[in-house]
Amino acid sequence: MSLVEINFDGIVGPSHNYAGLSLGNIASASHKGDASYPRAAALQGIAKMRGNLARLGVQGFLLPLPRPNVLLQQVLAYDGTEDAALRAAPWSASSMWTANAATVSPAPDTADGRCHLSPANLVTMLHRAQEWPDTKRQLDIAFADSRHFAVHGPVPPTFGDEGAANHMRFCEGHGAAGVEVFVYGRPGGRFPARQHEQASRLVARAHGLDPEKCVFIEQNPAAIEAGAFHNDVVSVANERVLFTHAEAFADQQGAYDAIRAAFPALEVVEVPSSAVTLQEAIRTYLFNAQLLTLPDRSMALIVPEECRESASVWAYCESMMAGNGPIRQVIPVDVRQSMANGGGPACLRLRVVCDPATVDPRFLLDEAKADRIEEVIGRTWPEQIDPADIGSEALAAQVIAARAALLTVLELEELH
Ligand code: SUG
Repeated sequence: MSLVEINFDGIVGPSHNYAGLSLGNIASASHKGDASYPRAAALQGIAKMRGNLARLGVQGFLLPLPRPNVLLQQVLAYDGTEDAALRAAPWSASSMWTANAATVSPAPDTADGRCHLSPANLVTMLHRAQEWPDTKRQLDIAFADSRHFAVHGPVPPTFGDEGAANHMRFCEGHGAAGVEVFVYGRPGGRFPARQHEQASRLVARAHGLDPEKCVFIEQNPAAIEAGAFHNDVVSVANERVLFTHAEAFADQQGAYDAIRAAFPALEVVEVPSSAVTLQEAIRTYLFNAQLLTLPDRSMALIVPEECRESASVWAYCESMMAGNGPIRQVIPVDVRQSMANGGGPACLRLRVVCDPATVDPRFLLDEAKADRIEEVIGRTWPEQIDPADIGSEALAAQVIAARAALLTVLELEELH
């Protein structure tokens, strides 16, 4: 059995919009009320997937969730008099950011030798807290083979869990045993600390991880204040490498020491504040990148286009590529529609280390399937959504029909 890392990207749903729902997420707040372009957003996501499929030879996806969420509308006593934020929550396409779908512990790390997945409860934000039951439904299908996978229920409230966005894994190769690092926030600041320490510890226990191979680290409260609402806005890990901003953790050196104690081969690529300020890192999402091991074993960093447009960030990237560190290539991709809601290339994917043959093939991409998905998006996804459209019956009908068309093409009608 060959274990590889598969990126499961979230297909951007037809109700993608800018309602400014995420307190502490600067992009979401600053684009509140803008018109959105769901068709362009979804096509940007497919183009990113195609690039990684070509680079890695394997790519997965998860589907948009049913929107508007009628159950949530009922719970909210939706009658047309509610405020705009409450009206928008059941329409959110936020499941596109599959880094928040679940925390994943690959088989080599767990006591029973299966890959464990825990859907994130996302309780801090109403529009995200509605995701997990429908996310779990997909995980139960995609990873139904219980010889290889265990899909858990979510962490109970009130412990906030935001999934893989606050989880990093260090290993010599993806198929080898790893050290799992959980990054949590301490509440009490201006913005919510969305990942709670007790949620991280609960997930580690539920997954049967060896306590010697787990590290729990506090996020820098100043980073949360500056808009790093998830750790993956300021750090990303792959195999032996931690690519991080110098102000990511509450105790930066202590964090490196703690990881190194469990994983001595750790290689840190730290970007100093003098090269890229914390604010510029958060604005450009330099760290919300996919750090990939290519078939020749070199590493490439897939960053948002915004990084190339920033003088300081791009100067850093060019000097990094000219040096002899582990990251040899920096490749910009256009995910601007997602970026405007605070979701970069890393937010859009959930990493699962497994044998592709054990995954339901309907969730795996190939070029022909990408063509079919693009055709459905081009034909059925709304071109534009204005904030005033949210709540309209006509838009609801279009969004429901668009998702249904995609399920049909992918032969996943059981998700209706
Ligand atoms: O949870 N944005 C998402 C972005 C998630 C990014 N994910 C990671 N960093 N892994 C969030 O804040 C904006 C929705 C709105 O404003 O309508 C939003 O939910």
